[in-house]
Amino acid sequence: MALKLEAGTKLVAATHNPGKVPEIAALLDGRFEILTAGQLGLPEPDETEASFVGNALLKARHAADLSGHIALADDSGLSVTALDGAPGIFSARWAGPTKDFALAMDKVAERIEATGTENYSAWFTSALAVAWPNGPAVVVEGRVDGTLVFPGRGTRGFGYDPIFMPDGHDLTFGEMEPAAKDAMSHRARAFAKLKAALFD
Ligand code: ITT
Repeated sequence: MALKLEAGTKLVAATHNPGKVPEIAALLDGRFEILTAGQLGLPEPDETEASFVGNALLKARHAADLSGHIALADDSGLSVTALDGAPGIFSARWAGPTKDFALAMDKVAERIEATGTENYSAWFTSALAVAWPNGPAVVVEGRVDGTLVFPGRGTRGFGYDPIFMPDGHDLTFGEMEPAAKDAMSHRARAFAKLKAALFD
């Protein structure tokens, strides 16, 4: 039997990042009953895998098996061409234990300046995994390319959004309306693949 997600299903959004929850809810378009890992008191697993896909699967599997509900997890991050793809899967960890993204963005600026490059290209990746409790899982990946701008601009979104300007646009993700980001982001592109695979 093909794996499908029926409308109205209870779905655990397996994230502890409050910035991701509204984006996930908007991208799912009211189709499911969303429970969050926070609401269910689920612990945050250690992200021990070496790829976005591996960590997304790990988080979805963990939340599904613990909660008994189908779970959806996002593992995402910013990759900088001149830094050989860093911070990549370490994007959250560059912000330190206090999740200070001003610090993380300064660190990106310093590291790029230290290379002496003029190449400020970067991309965001989102791996989305859906796992059934003690059952199968599906994972997809989306990417959006852009350029980094310093100092960052805008107060919308979360994480590295103020310094990321997607190709073909002159606003950063931090300046855009949420719906504009949701129309083109790495997460939106991964969601489009997930919908094609799992929705009727
Ligand atoms: P969960 O694992 O609980 O979902 P997390 O914040 O630890 O939360 P990740 O390990 O996937 O999530 O880390 C993703 C990092 O990449 C995080 O620091 C984000 O700020 C950054 N990031 C991912 N998507 C982003 C986006 O759309 N805009 C800005 N920054 C983003």
